[in-house]
Amino acid sequence: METKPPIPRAILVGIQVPGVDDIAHAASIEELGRLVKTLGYEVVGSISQKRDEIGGGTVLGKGRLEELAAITGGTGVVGSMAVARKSKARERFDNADEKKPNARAIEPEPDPEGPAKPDFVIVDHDISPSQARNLERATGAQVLDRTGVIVEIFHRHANSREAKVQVEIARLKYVSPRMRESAGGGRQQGVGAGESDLELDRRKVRDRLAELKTQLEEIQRDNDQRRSARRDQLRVALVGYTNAGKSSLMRALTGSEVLVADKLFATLDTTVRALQPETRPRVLVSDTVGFIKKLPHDLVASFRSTLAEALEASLLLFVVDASDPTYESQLEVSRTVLREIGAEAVPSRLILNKIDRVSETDRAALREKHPEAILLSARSPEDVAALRETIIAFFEAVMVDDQLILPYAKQGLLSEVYENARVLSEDYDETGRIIRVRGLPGAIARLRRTLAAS
Ligand SMILES: Nc1nc2c(ncn2[C@@H]2O[C@H](COP(=O)(O)OP(=O)(O)OP(=O)(O)O)[C@@H](O)[C@H]2O)c(=O)[nH]1
Ligand SMILES: [Mg+2]
Repeated sequence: METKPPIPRAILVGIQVPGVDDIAHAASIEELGRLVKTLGYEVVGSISQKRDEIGGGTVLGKGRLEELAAITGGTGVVGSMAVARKSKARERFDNADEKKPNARAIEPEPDPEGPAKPDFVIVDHDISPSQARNLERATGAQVLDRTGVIVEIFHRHANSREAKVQVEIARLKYVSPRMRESAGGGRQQGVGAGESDLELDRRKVRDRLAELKTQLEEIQRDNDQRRSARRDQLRVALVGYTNAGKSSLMRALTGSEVLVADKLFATLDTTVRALQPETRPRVLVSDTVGFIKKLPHDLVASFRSTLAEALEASLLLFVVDASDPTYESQLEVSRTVLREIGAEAVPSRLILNKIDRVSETDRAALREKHPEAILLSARSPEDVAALRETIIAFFEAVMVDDQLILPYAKQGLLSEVYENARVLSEDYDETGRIIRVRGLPGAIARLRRTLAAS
């Protein structure tokens, strides 16, 4: 009999450390909940505790841990051998072979004695492999931390070859220190001449990582070439927090069919399309991967190249979901990431999106607080048209008028001139075609070099 696999249930765990206020803490848990839902799990509740730090063998204090264990059906004690079963979550992560269908999908075990218990405990912080193990022993549930959830979402959403390789690297780095558990828990018995399963696994991971890094370098060389071919073009990049509406704006501005979804990290690959209706020279718009609080470091590193698009743009449209009560912290996180990748010097415009969901009073407050910002809704065609005009005005202001001479022997290059600049007029004399153009200084300089080359 075919039955739909049951939806895994998850309980969230947050530690409120000093310096994090109640609102920020609640927002963080709420966001974790959305991440977990993006994975397709049901969030059944959350447990929070105020502690001085996240350290400690079990993350939670004794009392809270017992409370959690009562909900998950565990013993509440780390030393307990009651949970001999291997974490299925771990198994899935350990199962790094992408092509193998996941035979042991996450299924909650049937519980004849009452309401279904959560299968997952998801901690809103990064925890160490041993903390995860201890929590699993005490709760009898599978334990994941914030990074684990994000890595898994990236893994599912990766589409291009580059994104897939980047995510596999991040995933292996996340999994390998946690491999002790996968090898049966505890220390390994020696296998054969002393090399344990674990050491073998680690070696395989190292080899695989090296292989992936070589692949990534190749892919990135290709991409760099493609990018440098786009250099000196009029480029705008949409950047910002995940779910802010970047892809929606991309669609609206370029008429392209990029994925828009009420999910976190719907977009992992950079897409580049021309602004519609097309301008001369045309403006290229790129959609980029979203940012998030506590973005795992390996993922920041891996997505640096994806974000290189943003670095090469002349203008960043910095998109924020203004209807989100925590938009200020999203703004801050995005600014930090942009600083980290060295994009803070690129001119930018702050876009306060989803304004259709903001009351008149709040809009006034937003305008006062961010007088330079553009308030809009990606769903309003008028707003999008106005944004298009803003983009065009930005480029008009940086473009210059100049003159190029196209020798009669090189008329074949005319289309290149038309592609990279706006042709204002054409005249002819004995040397060739004299073209008055308007374009970016860099683009005109490059055209001049092309025309001069033999
Ligand atoms: N009400 C309203 N919803 C919007 C607006 N813009 C986007 N959305 C919704 O917000 C959700 C996220 O939009 P996306 O465009 O996918 O967001 P994104 O920034 O590309 O997200 P990631 O790719 O996950 O980083 C979708 O459900 C959109 O329909 C808007 O102006 N108003
Ligand atoms: Mg997107």
